[in-house]
Amino acid sequence: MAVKDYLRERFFPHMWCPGCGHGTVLNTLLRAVEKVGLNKNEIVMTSGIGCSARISGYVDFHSLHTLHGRALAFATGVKLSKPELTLLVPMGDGDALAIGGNHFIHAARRNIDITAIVMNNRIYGMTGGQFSPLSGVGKKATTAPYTTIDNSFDVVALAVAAGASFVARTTTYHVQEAIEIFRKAIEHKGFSVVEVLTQCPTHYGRKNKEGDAVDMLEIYKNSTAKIGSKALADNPSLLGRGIFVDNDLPEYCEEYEKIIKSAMKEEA
Ligand SMILES: Cc1ncc(C[n+]2csc(CCOP(=O)(O)OP(=O)(O)O)c2C)c(N)n1
Ligand code: SF4
Repeated sequence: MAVKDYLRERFFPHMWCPGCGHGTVLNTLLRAVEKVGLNKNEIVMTSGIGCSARISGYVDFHSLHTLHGRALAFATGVKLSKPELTLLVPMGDGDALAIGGNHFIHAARRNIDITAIVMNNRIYGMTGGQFSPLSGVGKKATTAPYTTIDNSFDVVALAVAAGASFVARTTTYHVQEAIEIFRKAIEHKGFSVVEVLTQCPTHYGRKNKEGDAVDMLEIYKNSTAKIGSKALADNPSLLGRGIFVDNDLPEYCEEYEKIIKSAMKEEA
């Protein structure tokens, strides 16, 4: 199946601003789906609200565009009732980790076979540039005209601590790496988290004087390095990219099925 066959072309042109990184996430994700060789009827995408969440409108999978912060709750319901389907859940940093933070840690803890994609642009893009829990200290936003004082946290460290069995980070600059990471995350059995740094030139870039989309991609190129690389060892202030965790752990739907079987045996 060609990548374009996974798209709902009738919904184009898309609504993203020129230079937004979210289109690159869509592109790399679909190339990974193509590599895995999935039929579009085998895939369900659930999403919440946000520029990032609009991805679910552009893919010709089964799709549920749901409530802000609740995409993982809907995905959990779908996966439990139809475990044979592949669940993809794209979320913004606000959607996944502000309003949806509780659902995020509990989906990770259960190790349910879902691929969660955290599209981290460090801001609430859709609603006009309010700061998010991932903005970090000293950043400007419409809700922080004199800069933020809130600490952020590390998405990878949170996902690992919560029990996700596959955890990775990449960026919209590193497109080949992103395709490969998405492919492995989809093929992984268990809860997979892929954090993708994706630029919002309209709000985050403009407010924080990071320049245009190309300048922001340069920042991803220069401020990150592959885990295990000499560049990262020599300069620990760089942000690590790559696969941090890839563990084979009991998957939630399979464990649930075992409980059903043992309960039925006791009833008989
Ligand atoms: C319950 C609820 N609260 C608030 C909103 C308003 N809202 C819509 S999208 C959004 C944040 C979007 O930011 P993010 O999830 O980071 O995605 P982005 O738009 O940056 O891709 C907010 C606060 C909403 N739609 N529903
Ligand atoms: S506001 Fe930001 S995140 Fe939303 S489409 Fe525009 S560039 Fe992308």
